Amino acid sequence: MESKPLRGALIGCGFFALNQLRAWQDLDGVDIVALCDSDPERLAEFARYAPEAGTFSDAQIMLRELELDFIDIATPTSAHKPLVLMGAWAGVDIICQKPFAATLDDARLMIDACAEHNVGLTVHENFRWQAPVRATIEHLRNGVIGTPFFGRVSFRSGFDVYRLQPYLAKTPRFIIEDLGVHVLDIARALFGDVARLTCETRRINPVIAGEDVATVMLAHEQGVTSVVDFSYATRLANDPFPQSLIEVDGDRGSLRLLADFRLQIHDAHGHVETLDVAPVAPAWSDAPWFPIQESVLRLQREWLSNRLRGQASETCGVDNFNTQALVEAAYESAVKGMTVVPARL
Ligand code: NAD
Ligand code: 89V
Repeated sequence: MESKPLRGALIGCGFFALNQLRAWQDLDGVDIVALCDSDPERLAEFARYAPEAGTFSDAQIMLRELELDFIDIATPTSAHKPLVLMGAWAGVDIICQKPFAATLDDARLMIDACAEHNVGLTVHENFRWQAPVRATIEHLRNGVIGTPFFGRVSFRSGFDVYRLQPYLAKTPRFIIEDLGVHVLDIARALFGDVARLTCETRRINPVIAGEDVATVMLAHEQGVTSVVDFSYATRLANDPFPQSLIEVDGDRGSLRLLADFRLQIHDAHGHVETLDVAPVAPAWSDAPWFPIQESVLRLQREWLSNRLRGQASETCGVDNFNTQALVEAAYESAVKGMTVVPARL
């Protein structure tokens, strides 16, 4: 490990950024030396959690005044492009929240700017780092069920996401863009890139602006057919929020990631082994968010370890472009009622 901690700044000090700050505070090797938010009240409120950090309401001024190693952007998507470009021009590494870009053209522009200025770009795509999801990915990659041919990644909940994130009720593109981007990313982490995709959407909750249910069928390039389905309109006695449930069928067995963090490994002879793959909840986490909060810590730990070894993150800008392309293709498919070939970098 480098002797001096990396100097980071958190930009956007709202609801989710507190998880990122607390995860940084749990990691040796990083100091969050500055906080930046364009809303002075939010900034003052948030600064209570990192009293030693400098505070800025303008990222450009912060980048001019401070020597930083990286910025961690936790603003809404509309602010990502200007902030990522500022970071690239300032020569600092960048971590940026999902959804990364408003359009694929913006995503390309940001990726190119970071490459041109030799700046590391990571998208904070944390769902593939959730402990149960990661255990499923690793068992599949280790070949325990042979070659996969079918998969399902399912996130169905009636959890009131609008209470802490009221903007989700107002956006005309809701569940595919906000949550589907995570679940589609899990499908890519499991089964690889996608040749064709078909999607149907619904709006069940009448008071929101966008779609709150979507079902996507994907033909992956390496031969897996997967169904990725997600809903915020599903009423269940034991709501699994925020768990993604996974099924994978392979030619030598099957994996089933069930609710309550149980991973079943079925072999070809009718035997099943059940593993406990529950996340270890950080001290600062709270129910029901702890699987997500732990994944923030894992993603940031992974980023730090890669950064110290000079390696790109698994969810680098180019990788995330290919996930975001699935989001765009899903909306296009739902509107046109046809199968779509997603863009690819
Ligand atoms: P929020 O509205 O609570 O916070 C965003 C903050 O950014 C606000 O305080 C706002 O004033 C600030 N901001 C906006 N533009 C800015 C700018 N140019 N410079 C400085 N500050 C600026 O939103 P949130 O719920 O915290 O979501 C933020 C991002 O995190 C979104 O992209 C959202 O999709 C994402 N998110 C990710 C996860 C996850 O699990 N990865 C979960 C929730 C939210
Ligand atoms: O993870 C997220 O992006 C959140 C939520 C889980 C509510 O969809 O917005």
